[in-house]
Amino acid sequence: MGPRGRLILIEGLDRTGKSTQAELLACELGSNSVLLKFPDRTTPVGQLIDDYLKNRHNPLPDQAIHLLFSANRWEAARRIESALFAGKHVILDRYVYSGAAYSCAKNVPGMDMKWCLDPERGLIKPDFTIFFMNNGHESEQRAGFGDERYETVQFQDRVKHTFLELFETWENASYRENNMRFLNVANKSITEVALEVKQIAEKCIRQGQDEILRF
Ligand code: ADP
Ligand code: FDM
Ligand code: MG
Repeated sequence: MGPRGRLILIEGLDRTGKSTQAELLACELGSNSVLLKFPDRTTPVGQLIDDYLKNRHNPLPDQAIHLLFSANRWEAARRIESALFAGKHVILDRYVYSGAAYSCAKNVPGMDMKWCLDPERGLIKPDFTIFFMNNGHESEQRAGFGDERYETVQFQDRVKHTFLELFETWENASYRENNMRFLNVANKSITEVALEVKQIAEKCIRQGQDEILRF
């Protein structure tokens, strides 16, 4: 059996270019890779999530939508594991960190970071996480901003702080040091960012380790 594939996550705030770059990376790696986007809106659970995001008046409680986002990852878990063991690289467009950061940023009593992370325990953890950041409010100028539920300037600010708190307080220092990169994409072209992402991914693939990490 050959080496297992790598699990590579592209995370970050809305409209920072995650989907664009996840697709480019999957293209670059070719047929030896699989691209998965979360939420995966194509499954029955994903359709409920899609309705929630598009309809500001959807009455689902915050706890329920949080657990649906998590269920949407669990329904893909076996697929991810099999692909990795079949030697394919799996590229993720958002994952567990988005799940915790967006829900926790709502400041709902009782939904603290631990509560938000608990349903994710046991999911495969990315071998590498690239986190896209930009300066201030660049995302709001990009096409489509404001179409969906969480896309307001105030909420995005809270999400940004919650992501940073999540990485600093809830992620271990060794993962932060060795398995993560914060990438400032401000004022960088799609091609420039793609080159950096490709270099990071290639390094991660070269340094491959057998052990699967878990949340
Ligand atoms: P995300 O998945 O993070 O929400 P997208 O990849 O959908 O972001 O990109 C949002 C918009 O910004 C799209 O219209 C995309 O073409 C554009 N875009 C992506 N990357 C860049 C970039 N580096 N410079 C300028 N525009 C970009
Ligand atoms: N989101 C995404 C969550 O709130 N929880 C999650 O677990 C995930 C994966 O859904 F506002 C939010 C983040 C964003 C929206 O947008 C999905 P995209 O454009 O499909 O990434
Ligand atoms: Mg996207």
